[in-house]
This record gives sequence, structure tokens and C-alpha cells, in this order.
Amino acid sequence: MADPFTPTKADKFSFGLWTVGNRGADPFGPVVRPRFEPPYIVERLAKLGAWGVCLHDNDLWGIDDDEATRERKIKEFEKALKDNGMVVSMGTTNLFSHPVFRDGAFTSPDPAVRRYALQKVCAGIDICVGRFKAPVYVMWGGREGAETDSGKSAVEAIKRYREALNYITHYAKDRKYDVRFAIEATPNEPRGDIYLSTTGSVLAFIETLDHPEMVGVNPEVGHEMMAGLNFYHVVAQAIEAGKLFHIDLNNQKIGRFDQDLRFGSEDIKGAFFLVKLLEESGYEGARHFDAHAYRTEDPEGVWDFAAGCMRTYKILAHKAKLFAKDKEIQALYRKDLHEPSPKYSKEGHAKLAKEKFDIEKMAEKGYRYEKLDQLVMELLLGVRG
Ligand code: GLT
Ligand code: MN
Ligand code: MN
Repeated sequence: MADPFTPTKADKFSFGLWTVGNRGADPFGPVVRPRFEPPYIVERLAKLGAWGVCLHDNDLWGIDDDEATRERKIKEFEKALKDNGMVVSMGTTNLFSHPVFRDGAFTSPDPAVRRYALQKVCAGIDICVGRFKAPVYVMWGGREGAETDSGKSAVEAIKRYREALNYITHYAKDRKYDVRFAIEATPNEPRGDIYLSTTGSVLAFIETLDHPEMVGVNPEVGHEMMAGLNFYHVVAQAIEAGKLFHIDLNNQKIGRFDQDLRFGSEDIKGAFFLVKLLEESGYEGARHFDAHAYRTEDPEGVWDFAAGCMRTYKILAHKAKLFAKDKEIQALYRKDLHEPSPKYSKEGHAKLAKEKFDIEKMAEKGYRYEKLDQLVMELLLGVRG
């Protein structure tokens, strides 16, 4: 029998060129692995069963490449996609590496930097959406922030952020591109503090845009964990709001730097509830891994890392099915939360105001979550189901 945890295209797994392409540099040491060219990444990912690949503009072409060089790289990449039956599932812009962005891109105090950032984003959209047909374009504002608030106004920064998003959605509409935008939050790193620091703040911001329907979120596991949040809750709110346009799956130890660890490698229970949510919610987007291999790894270790992300996801999806079939678990699960609460009406409230509640009696009964959680632990640890 075929291994049920081997990924297939139907699973919609994707990786950024920068993820498996990560060469292991950190603030204390240089790269430890050679560069993988984009066509090679496409080929290796396809062999592992991935469906899509994501990229920043400058993962594929250099910021100062001439027209002919850029075109050659784009053509080679297009050929690799075609030869390997892979799609570009998301595109994005590098608005963080070049020193010109050291104090932000959309929120830079320098209006020329802001105009350059818009030019760069629109050019990236022309390639990633116009040519590669990426259905989602991500905005990660890694440099949109501050180390000190003595230099500029955070209120004005949000206004500049809004103007940028408005410009970009108007551009996409004007060009008739079939694309949705997804904003990715990070609380800090690389900046001391980053504006729109959590997915919750992004959700509120989106509603203030000219085209809120074109903009959603791209939450990343590690980024919300860095802010001490429950990622399952974050994603649940995004789904409920119809705003989960993309997702960055990885893992993180609480209280650390932005680790981008292999999916599920640190927090199995958190990863389980996340996979269960994605699988059961009808989310149809990419299952994108924004993570990278440990610095200890040589080039082959990178593919162990990539296979591990996908395999863990599939194992957890299988466990979610077992959860749904397990009679003892289901008997303890609170399905009555699915019953709606009353809708207000004058008459209805007249009745509700008089309803008698025996709150002492109601308060007596425990919820049995200790028992339920232990059953879940046993399911995850492989001694149940
Ligand atoms: C960068 C960052 C990620 C973002 C990427 C999109 S780039 O590697 O750490 O979290 O998703 O720009
Ligand atoms: Mn990310
Ligand atoms: Mn990260």
C-alpha cells in the first residue's frame, strides 16, 4: 500500500524560494550552504510532492539585473514550472533587504523611498501575477517599524501604510489582475517594533482601505507566537471574517527570535488544532511553509526538512479525522456552542428578561476538559485510534 502520508499536488503544499533556499546565515555567522538556483528548487520540490512555489521579486532576479538578464531568469523559471507541473502560488516583494529600506518602505519618512517601494511592488505584481498567474500577493512589512518612537509618528505611519495599499489595489484593478492581497503581521524583528504587529491589527486596518474585499491576511505561526498569542485562535478569527487568503506554516519556541522552524517540530498540539481547523473549515488556499532547515544541515538536509513539514501536516490531518470519528472524544466535545444565541427583539427580550436561571445548579457541572485533553494527547502520541 502506498504511504498515506506522502504528499500529492491535491494537498496544495508550497514553499517559498527563500525557505528551502535559505543558506543558514545568522547574525553571528555566514552562509553554510551553497545557493540553489530557482529551477533546481522547483524540480526538487516537485519530486517531493509539493504543488506550488512562492517568491519575492529578488529571489528570482537581482535588484540591479538588466532587462535581458531578468528575462532570461524568468524564462528559465517558467520552463522549470512547466516541466515539473508546478504553480506559483504566491508572489511578494522584497522591501526589506536593500539599505534604502532601513527605515521602512511604505512607511518610510522619505517620500522618494515610498514611491520607489510602490514602483517595486507594481513591477513585482506585473511578473508574479501578470506572467506567473499567482493568485495571491503578500505584503510583509518587516521594515515598517521603529527602534525608537522619537523619530516619527506612528499615527502618520499607518496613514502612509494605507495610502500604499490603496495605490496597489487600484493598480491591480486598473490592470485587471485576478489577484488578492494578503498582509502578514510580525510584532518585531527585524525592527525593534513593527507597525500592524498582529493579524488582529491587520484585520482592523483592512476595513479602512478603499478595497477591503481585495485584501486579507497571511498569518504566520511563529510571528503570532512571538507575540504570545494562540495561533489557532488567530486563524479562526481570520477564517470567520472570510480573510484567510494565505498562511505561513512553521514553528517557534516561545520567547525566542523569529525561528521559522520545521512545521510541527516544537508545538505538536498547537499544530494539530491548526491543521484540524484548516482541513475542516473549507480553506482552499495554499498550505505554505515559511520555514527553513537548521543551520546544521548540508544541502540534502534541506530536503529532509521540506519533506518533514509536509509529512507532519498530513499525519496531523489524519489525526484530525480520527478525532472526528472517536466516540469518546465526540461525546465530550461541546457541540452546543454551535447553537446560536438569541437575536434581539423587543418581545424576545421581554421573555429573556423574565427567564429563571438556577445559576448555582448551572455552575455545578464541570466541563471534563481534563479527560478530553488527555484523550487528545493519547491520540497524538499514537496510543489511541
Ligand atoms: C521573510 C519573512 C517572512 C515573510 C516573507 C514574505 S520574507 O523571510 O521572514 O515571514 O513571510 O515577504
Ligand atoms: Mn512569513
Ligand atoms: Mn518568521
